[in-house]
Amino acid sequence: MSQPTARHRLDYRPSPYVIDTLNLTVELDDHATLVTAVSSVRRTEADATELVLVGEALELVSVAVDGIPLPGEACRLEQGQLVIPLARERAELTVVTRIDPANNTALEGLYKSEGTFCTQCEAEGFRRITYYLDRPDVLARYTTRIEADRAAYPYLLANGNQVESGELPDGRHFATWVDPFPKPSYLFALVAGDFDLLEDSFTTASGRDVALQLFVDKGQKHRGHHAMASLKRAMKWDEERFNLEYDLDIYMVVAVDFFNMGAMENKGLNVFNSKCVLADSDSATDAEFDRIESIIGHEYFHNWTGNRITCRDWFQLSLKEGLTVFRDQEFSSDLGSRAVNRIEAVKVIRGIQFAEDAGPMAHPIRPDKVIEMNNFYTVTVYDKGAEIIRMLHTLLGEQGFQKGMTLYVARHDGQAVTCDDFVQAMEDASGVDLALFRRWYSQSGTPVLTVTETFDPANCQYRLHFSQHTPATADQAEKLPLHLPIRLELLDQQGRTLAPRVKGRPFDGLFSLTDAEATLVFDGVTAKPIPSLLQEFSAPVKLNFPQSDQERIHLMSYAGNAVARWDAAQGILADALLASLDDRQPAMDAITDAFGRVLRDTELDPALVAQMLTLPSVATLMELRSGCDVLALCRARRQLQADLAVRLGRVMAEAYDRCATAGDAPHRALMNLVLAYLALDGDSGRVTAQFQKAINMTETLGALRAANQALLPQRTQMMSQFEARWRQDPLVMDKYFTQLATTPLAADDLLTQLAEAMNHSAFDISNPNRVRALVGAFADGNPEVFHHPSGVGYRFLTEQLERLNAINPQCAARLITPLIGFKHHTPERQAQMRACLERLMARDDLSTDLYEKVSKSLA
Ligand code: B3K
Ligand code: ZN
Repeated sequence: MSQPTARHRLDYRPSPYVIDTLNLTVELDDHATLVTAVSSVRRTEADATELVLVGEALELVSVAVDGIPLPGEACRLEQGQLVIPLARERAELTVVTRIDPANNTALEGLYKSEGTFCTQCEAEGFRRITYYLDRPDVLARYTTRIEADRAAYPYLLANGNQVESGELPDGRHFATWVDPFPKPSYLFALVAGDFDLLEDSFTTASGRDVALQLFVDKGQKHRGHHAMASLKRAMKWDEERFNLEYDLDIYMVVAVDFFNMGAMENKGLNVFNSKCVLADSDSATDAEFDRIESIIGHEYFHNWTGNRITCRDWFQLSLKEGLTVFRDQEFSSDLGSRAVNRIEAVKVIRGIQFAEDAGPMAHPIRPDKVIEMNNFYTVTVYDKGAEIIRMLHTLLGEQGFQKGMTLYVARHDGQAVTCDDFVQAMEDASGVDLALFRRWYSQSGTPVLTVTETFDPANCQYRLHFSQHTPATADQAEKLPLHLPIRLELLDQQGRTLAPRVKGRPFDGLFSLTDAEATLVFDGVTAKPIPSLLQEFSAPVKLNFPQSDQERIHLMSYAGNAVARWDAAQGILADALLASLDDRQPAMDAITDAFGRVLRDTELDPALVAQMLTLPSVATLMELRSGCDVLALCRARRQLQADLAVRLGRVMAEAYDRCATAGDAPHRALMNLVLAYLALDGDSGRVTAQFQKAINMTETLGALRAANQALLPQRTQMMSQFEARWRQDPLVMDKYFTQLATTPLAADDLLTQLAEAMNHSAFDISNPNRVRALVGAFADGNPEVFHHPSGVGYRFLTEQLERLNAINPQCAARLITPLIGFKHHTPERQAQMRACLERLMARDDLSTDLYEKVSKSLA
């Protein structure tokens, strides 16, 4: 096999031809769908002579230029490209291709999900439908005519508005859709199937009525109401906060069961993974309800940040993704708990993004070099991208930021632009100099911010010295200082916030570090304060500022900001846990008292208390202790959990009983968290009672998880009861599979359990949801067995990757993450993991998706 080649950001060239309109006719058939694509091509480079279209997995039927068929020898097919001689200004090009959707298990392009035809074109899936200028900077007006069997596919959907429909011979019918907005091919969508339809409407701020339609599997309509309500909330919120209104007369969302990601923002026709749409309280947890609201919001918000203004090239992906994640985070924060939403985002960065930056796939939020674009839909591009936008928001303030957005939209509506264009609009609108800030787009890696303090009582001065350093990453050796906005607060011994002066002016709580080092001098400070640094995680950095347990306990009680109080609690827990690896003694009595106070405080948001008492994830801890024995870390984590369970047992039981009567999501969050601790302390009574009396999935799953994690004797009985109840419901069975994969059993027993799960009638290796629920949950959520010294965990994952390599490369490439971070581990583990990667590398059928990750990690 020839080695896949990389593309570089700096090689971008505008296309020498563009396509202004595209007329597609898609005659649907399981194995022989015929696609006729009629494009109006316009030459934009005077001396261009050949139009080069890309295609993949296509059977070329015919090509015609201005209605005249081109003989086979007149055009060339070379390495997935169709080269057509075209030395003229304008032409009408007709390309006919045949495709096989039913055998498309990669779930890219046109494929069948159970009985439904659907498409996924981002990033480069449109080329699996027809030969085309499949790049985001070619914007065309699409007309789509779909033909299919009427009985099997009563609904025929595409982007835009339906303009025509009718009968055809042989029980077939057709529908024609016109999308008035020019769009890149990645936003094209087509769906054909039979559904239950949930309908509603939304009146925009300017008074236009928009029809809202949600298409779900037959019998699932009752699970669509939450998504529909979320959509209406999102539409209203975007008008109120961003002054952005929807632009078509119809907005459709289709839920499909086979889907590689969460959802896709196709213009006017979102396609969603059914897992990210369907929910009722019987079958979905509170967390899933929140996730659905945020994803529905995210895809809707793309209509402006992504669709109306799109990316010039795929290296600019964060232009739309970072910004849209920021927008969906703000949506969730405005509607729900801002603190809890922020905490969830911080956990993603510390637990997953920092690891990506430290591993072989490190890349800036605007990558420079890509082999397989699908590999760059990453936590770096999405979540760190959103952190960069959030820092801009911090620096410009809400008003300045919104001025920037308004200018960005006014300047670039209808265009395909770059990250630079976005920052330029922000700079021009606000007048804030962002020259240094731009470095966040080009530099990968996690800065380490080291802080030291000195107090000078004689002069009533308190100084904080900041220095930043970004360690080299796999992709970039040289690093430069970045613009770091640092939010901070000084507290006195009584827990009051100080109002010191800096250079004669009241300190406003925000300090911008723009050099490698700087000192901030506070005047009028009469006693040594306790600083709360990097409040709200105001920059995506690792903070190196050792504080004592006493100081952290102080912050945990008094910091003016809830995220800072949580952060202090997490610092205490992380330190207590790591102490046992170093044979240090954590101040357990003081820690127990502090957490006891938090648990008893009925004024606090219970969801926040649950976050405070959740131990940092193994991934987050590994970032603090790279190279340590991950199993020792897991043992320390379980030991601390058990200690806290014993020490806090009584107050936890009280908190549990208090929460159990409240009946709302924040109380359920705390109830489940506490139940998990109580189970570790052998309280099987509450676990059984919760399981039996549960009136929603949050309670059921909370009990099941507690029983499994504590290996309570009743867990097998509970698991079979759960399985019997939900056997026919694949989405709920995913929770069952996840429980099986994450049970803390001995390695042999767990592997037997996994093998049995894979033979379960509800399991299907070709469905990404099942694979993630079982194999993904195992690799990410069962570190004890995954990292077992025998290497069985690594080998199990590798076997599944080998199977998936042929079935669904994108799904395989997402699953490999825990294996490619091997350099973080002890030498013995590295050898085992490396052997697995080498085994993959030796295959001659390795997909480009896996090739890029495996080759980088072995380099
Ligand atoms: N834009 C899509 C993701 C496409 C992933 C392609 N491999 C969903 C989203 O971010 O909204
Ligand atoms: Zn997105």
